[in-house]
Amino acid sequence: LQDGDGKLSLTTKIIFAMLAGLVLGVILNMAGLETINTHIVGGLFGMIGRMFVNALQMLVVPLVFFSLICGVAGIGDIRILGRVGGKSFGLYLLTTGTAIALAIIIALLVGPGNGFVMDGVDTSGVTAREAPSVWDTFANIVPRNPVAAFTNGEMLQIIFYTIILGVAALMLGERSTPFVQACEFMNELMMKVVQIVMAFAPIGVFCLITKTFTEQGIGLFIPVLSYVIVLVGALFLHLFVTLMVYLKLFSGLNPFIFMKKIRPAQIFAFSTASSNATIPVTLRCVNERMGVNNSVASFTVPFGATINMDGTAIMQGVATVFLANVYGIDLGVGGYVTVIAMAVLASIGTAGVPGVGLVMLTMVLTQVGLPIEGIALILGVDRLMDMIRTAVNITGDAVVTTIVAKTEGQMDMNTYADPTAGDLVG
Ligand code: DAS
Repeated sequence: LQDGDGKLSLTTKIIFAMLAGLVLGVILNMAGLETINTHIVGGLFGMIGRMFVNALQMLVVPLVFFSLICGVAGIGDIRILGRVGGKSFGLYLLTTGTAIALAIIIALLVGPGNGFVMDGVDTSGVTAREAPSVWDTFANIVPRNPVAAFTNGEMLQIIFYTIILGVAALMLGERSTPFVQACEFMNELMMKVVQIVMAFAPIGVFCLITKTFTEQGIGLFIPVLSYVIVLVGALFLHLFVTLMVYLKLFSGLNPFIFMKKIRPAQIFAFSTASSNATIPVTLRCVNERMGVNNSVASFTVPFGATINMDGTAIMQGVATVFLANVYGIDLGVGGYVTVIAMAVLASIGTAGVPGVGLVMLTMVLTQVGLPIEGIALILGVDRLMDMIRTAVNITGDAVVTTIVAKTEGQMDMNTYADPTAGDLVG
């Protein structure tokens, strides 16, 4: 519950803010004090909550651009890009695509949020924007005007253009060093800005949750619980089944040994809710405990922390289905294919810091025309969900790293088999 210096951790503050907002909102809903509910809660709290959601959205474009440029340009040698980059990128897409597809199927089967349509919110005006056809979605990935893409926050186009820029920087070799170093600094700067915004999360969560529960009452709590149960179920399925099947299938390695050796990194990822912060621990786990050669790990781990977010993609899939149900909107097959494409590409652009999955969720919801205000329903539980999905994210990074190293002959199998190798924390 406390940080190293004994103060309440951000996670604890957010959970307390959520609980306080829930209790206050339910009381105000029952008390029905019109003046307070309308002007204080609806007005002031609504304004603060909207400011916080706007601040999350404010981060998306610069965070994706600088994080992705570093991930691609950081590859270093263009020849490495071809083989190790291509293999790891393909595996990252496969694991993330499997994760989000299974998450949406599970969510559609279970139906979290079904039967609870947000009363008081006029859902008739919230019809999902006509989702563009899948062909248009992919054709539009190439921006006619990159500046317009950045101005309008067209994330698919921004991700595409940024990857091209990163490859061009690699092709320029040494000459692009100043540019890459500047991007690395800007990436660090953006991580700091994320930290500043997340510092306001308790206030933002308190206001959003109070407003939501004042308007909706206790009845809202049930479907949020269904969201949490479906999300955690999908995350565990991916962590203990899907990823382990891929590990065994593509590398032949023993999944039980892998799960024991990666545990310290999972504990750190759960505690920090940040893939980026966990990179040093993930690297030590795959290097010293599993015997992966650093020539592979030094690229695939940071690359994965930048572009591979299986847990985040799962959250975006489940959250989209949940909000479509709560708002009574049928996205249709085209809509869910768009969600899968967006969530995979959003997770490519998501940098590994706390809460950015939520920032990307606003992008996925906008793309399929769902109201982003719905985020208020899941914001309160998101920090806890973020901790679990971050542990899934880094496990996915380590699985792909191990598969690439094993298939490239860059792995010491004696170390992998040695139960005491590189003991970090239990
Ligand atoms: N916390 C992010 C990470 O570091 C993921 C997320 O926010 O979904 O992986």
